[in-house]
Amino acid sequence: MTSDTDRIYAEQRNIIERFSFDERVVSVFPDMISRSVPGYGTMIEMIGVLAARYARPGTNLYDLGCSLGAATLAMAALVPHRDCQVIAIDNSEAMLKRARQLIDEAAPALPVLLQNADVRNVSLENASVAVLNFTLQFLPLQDRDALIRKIAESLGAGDILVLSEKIRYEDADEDNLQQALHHAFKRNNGYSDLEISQKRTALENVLIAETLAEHEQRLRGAGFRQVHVWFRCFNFLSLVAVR
Ligand code: GEK
Repeated sequence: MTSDTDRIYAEQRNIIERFSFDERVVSVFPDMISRSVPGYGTMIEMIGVLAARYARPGTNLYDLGCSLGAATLAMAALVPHRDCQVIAIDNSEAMLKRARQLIDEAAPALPVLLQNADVRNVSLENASVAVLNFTLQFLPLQDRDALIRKIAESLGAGDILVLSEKIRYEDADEDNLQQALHHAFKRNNGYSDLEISQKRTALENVLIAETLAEHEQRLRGAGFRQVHVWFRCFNFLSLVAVR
């Protein structure tokens, strides 16, 4: 997926508005996310691998907060059961419009159903794989338990949720070190200190990171029997939770 270069926070701004997934973000999204999230490309590819391993024939695979459908396309390319379907949900109209074009162009082997909805309001039917790839972090803290519980209840024994998140470390020294390394990663990808700091301001109270322990506790409390970190780089990780 190619896209324009992200220069949204490149110029000094007097007022920095709350970050939102609008048309401006959509036009630079693939560039923005791959230069901001360490290992994003690897995580997308491996979501395809995980889905191919765990999808059951005749079930739905949910991509919750799908953005432009990168994880959807990875699953649709690798899941071998032709009677599975990917249901990709996002509440940004701008994202879904572009996702539709990209999915039509890719013409994946599995059917893809796009839904413009809030993940908190949808019901999940006949699911075997659910993906929250950097979406839960944007929900208010008080709404997270209910969403994870709903996902757990929709899955059968042995089915999976893939949960990727930016995380916070309990230990202040480790948190500072991991944040500094993430900052260095962004610098290395061409973002200036000004861009990094203005983006951080825009994301304040929008992206609320939790610790690994908090995620594990929520997942286990919702009924996931196994919770494993399968990818981690600095303050970003991805978990596979087995029902
Ligand atoms: C990827 N998964 O490329 N309901 C539905 N969608 C939501 C909600 C909500 N309540 N809140 C936020 N979103 C993607 C990347 S981006 C992560 C996910 C990022 C959507 C929001 O519109 C956006 O498209 C997505 O969640 C988060 O694998 O930009 O860091």
